[in-house]
Amino acid sequence: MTEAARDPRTVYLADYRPWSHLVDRVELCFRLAPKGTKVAAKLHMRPNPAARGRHVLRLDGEGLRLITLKLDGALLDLTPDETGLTVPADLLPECPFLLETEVAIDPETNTALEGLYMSRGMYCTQCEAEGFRKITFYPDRPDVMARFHVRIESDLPVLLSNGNPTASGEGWAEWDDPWPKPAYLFALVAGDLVAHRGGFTTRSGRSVDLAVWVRPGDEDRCAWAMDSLIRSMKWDEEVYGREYDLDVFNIVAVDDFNMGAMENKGLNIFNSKYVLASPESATDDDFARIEAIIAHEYFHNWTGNRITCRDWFQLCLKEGLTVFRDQQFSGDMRSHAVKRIEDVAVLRARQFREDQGPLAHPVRPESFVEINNFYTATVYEKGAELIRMLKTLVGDEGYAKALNLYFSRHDGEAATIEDWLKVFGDATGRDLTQFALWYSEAGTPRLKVAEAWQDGSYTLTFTQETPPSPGQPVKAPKVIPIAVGLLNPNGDEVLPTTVLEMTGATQSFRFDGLAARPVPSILRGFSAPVVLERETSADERAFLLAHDTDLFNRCEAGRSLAREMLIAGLTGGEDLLPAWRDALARLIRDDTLDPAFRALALRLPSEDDIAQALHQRGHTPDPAAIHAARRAAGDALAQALAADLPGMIAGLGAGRFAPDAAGAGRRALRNAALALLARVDGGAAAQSAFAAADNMTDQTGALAALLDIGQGAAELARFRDEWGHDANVMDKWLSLQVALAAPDRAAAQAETLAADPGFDWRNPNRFRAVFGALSGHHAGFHQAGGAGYRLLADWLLRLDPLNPQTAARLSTAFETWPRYDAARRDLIRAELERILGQPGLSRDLAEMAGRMIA
Ligand code: 0A1
Ligand code: ZN
Repeated sequence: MTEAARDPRTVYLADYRPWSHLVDRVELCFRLAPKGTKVAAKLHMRPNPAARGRHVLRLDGEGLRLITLKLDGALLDLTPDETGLTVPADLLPECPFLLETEVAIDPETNTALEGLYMSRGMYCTQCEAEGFRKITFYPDRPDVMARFHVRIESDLPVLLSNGNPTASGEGWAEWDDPWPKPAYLFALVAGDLVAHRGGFTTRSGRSVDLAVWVRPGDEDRCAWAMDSLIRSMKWDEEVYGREYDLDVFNIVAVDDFNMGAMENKGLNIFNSKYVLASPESATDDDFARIEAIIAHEYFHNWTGNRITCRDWFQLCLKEGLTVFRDQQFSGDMRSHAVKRIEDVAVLRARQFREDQGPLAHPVRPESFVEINNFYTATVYEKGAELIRMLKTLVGDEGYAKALNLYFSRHDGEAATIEDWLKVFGDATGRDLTQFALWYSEAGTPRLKVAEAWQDGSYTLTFTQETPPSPGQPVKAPKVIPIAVGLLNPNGDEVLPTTVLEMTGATQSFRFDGLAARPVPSILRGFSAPVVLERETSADERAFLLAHDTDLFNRCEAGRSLAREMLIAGLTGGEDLLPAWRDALARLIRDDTLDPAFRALALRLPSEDDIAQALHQRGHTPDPAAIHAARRAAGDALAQALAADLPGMIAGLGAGRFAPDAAGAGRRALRNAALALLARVDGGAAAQSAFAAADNMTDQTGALAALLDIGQGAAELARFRDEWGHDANVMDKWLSLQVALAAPDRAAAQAETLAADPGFDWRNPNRFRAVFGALSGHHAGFHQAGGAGYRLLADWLLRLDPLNPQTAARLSTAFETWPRYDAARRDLIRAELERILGQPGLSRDLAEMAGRMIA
């Protein structure tokens, strides 16, 4: 890259340099007040030998009012600029010194929810990625690791920070964190909170006090979070040999939070939506998500906190690995096959979509303007897929060896992807040069398959190609682990799952000594994040749906059959509806199959998935036609199964609610059956199910079935009467009404709900409930005329000055514009230009809109 092409706001991986100094110890004192919180900081520092030479001292700081600045006790008269404070080199000693600052900040007016802010009377912090600079002057970068001591002064009863509590009194508390950490892991909470307490004894006998802190009244909905935490702690010891390392572990639920949760050392802060659960107020999906997020944040204690990232380009080092670990955990707690099917559905819906559009970027990007824009499906979900592939390639033992080496070699360090891959190389002797391409190249490889059969020999020939992505016109072949199995025509498996390692652009694999031409089951368990392009007959897909021993691929056969049926219908191809309908009806009636699996197999590809597939094949998706085709398929299946559904629903019914996988699977299938039945019985069964529901899964399941057929007004009113006091539950009420509105009503519905004076659009959960649902309503968002586009852009522009991070995240609704017809493309472009033209637009939203339009 030439100097001239460099954008001054852009940060480049290639520019990484170690920081000029080391911070040995930080002492912080907070005197909390809604306006004018005083933050006093003592930074014990010394020159960094790795930085060589004399340097200025540059501290990050944003929106801070500097009160005093002292160097080794002497006052310094320096004025900060907009982004920080520079102490000239000639003032700095070449030995250890103490820099003291005092600043004032206003948590009450911090609506961005980054730094120190207030949520319903409580103080809390969010420092990842670069929020600590809004609290005090500091080297706000992950490779500067220091020990923190924190004193909090406030009249509020509960005062929490990282590490262990050391002392407290009336109106104050002190905390000490013995583990060096980067500033992004700093946290502070002060509020009128109550604890749901628990305990854990580590395998070496350390006893840990656990607490989940919530607002009074919420304490009876914390048991699941606590239970999930204890299981996570045990699992990490058993599976990864990782033990917890402090005397306490605190989790706090906060109502105003931009993301899901945050892994601050010893003090995880959660979006309250991912903590609070009772059978009455939370669905099975909520329970599963809470379990997964509690585990994710806990697992960060080792993969993220003890070993952190050298710089933000290495974000996938902690996130990809930690997502992979939480996926393993959920699989162990529940069902591996079901979990894998669900994870791949999310990967395709979010990451494949991202990878095919203007926002595509490598798992390890090489530049960014605003790092908060890179907490993406690519870094997280594709990052996890890369770990999964590594494990497949080196085997379970190799993986365990590599991970042990990683923990012992890099504990206490800020590491890179090169360090990570070197550990695998050193532990297993594998050359991972080609594998590294997965980290540096964006785009989803397309894998084409050709077959040949001759004299008992069966040959599979694979060809890989990765389409261009922004800034990366040409891609090299990657190493792709392809798990395959072969079935006999009678359904017996003749080759159990075998991993083929593809490294070239085209590569053949031969299987000899077969009695009959086999049916291949390719990419079992989704062994690599690629798009498999294989022309197969509907019969063969139906055969695999009935016989594949790999449950993932069995479900995949049903999904691909449905996809081909819908695409054929939309592009004037063969009528595959009867073949799909009959194959699925057979599967659904098969009581020997896990209900959870049958519920998943019943799910039609989403409208967005169909649009993605059409675009990949060179068609222009028509959102209204996709919506109609998908509904018609659902109606046909409902009619075919009409006689079976009432019996199925009754057979799967009731019993006491427990948030376990088996119960969740039964409820999922029952609610799927109820939604189908509503298509043929006018909603009668769903109305009774709503009236009889004693848990949120069944209540929302029945409500959704009714809204889907344009009914449910009375049930909506009853739901609001029952849950109006609980904003997180009411988010379901908001989302469902938008998500299930008729396409031509979706934008108007979102507008009406958002206009309600009680609607707190400043809260990210509320905003997402309405506008996330609108952008997820494919036919509604892309309604001809552009009402959906305009409404979303209006609201993003309204949110941006207050909360740029959330506005930028939701702007990804527009990322799929290149797929559509010229009229829609023009409409979206006009909205993106309107956004970019807004005076004072945030760096966050400006970067996103700019990349989408480029
Ligand atoms: N590290 C957290 C996610 C997170 C990231 C950024 C945030 O603010 C910008 C907040 C949370 C995780 O992976 O769970
Ligand atoms: Zn994470």
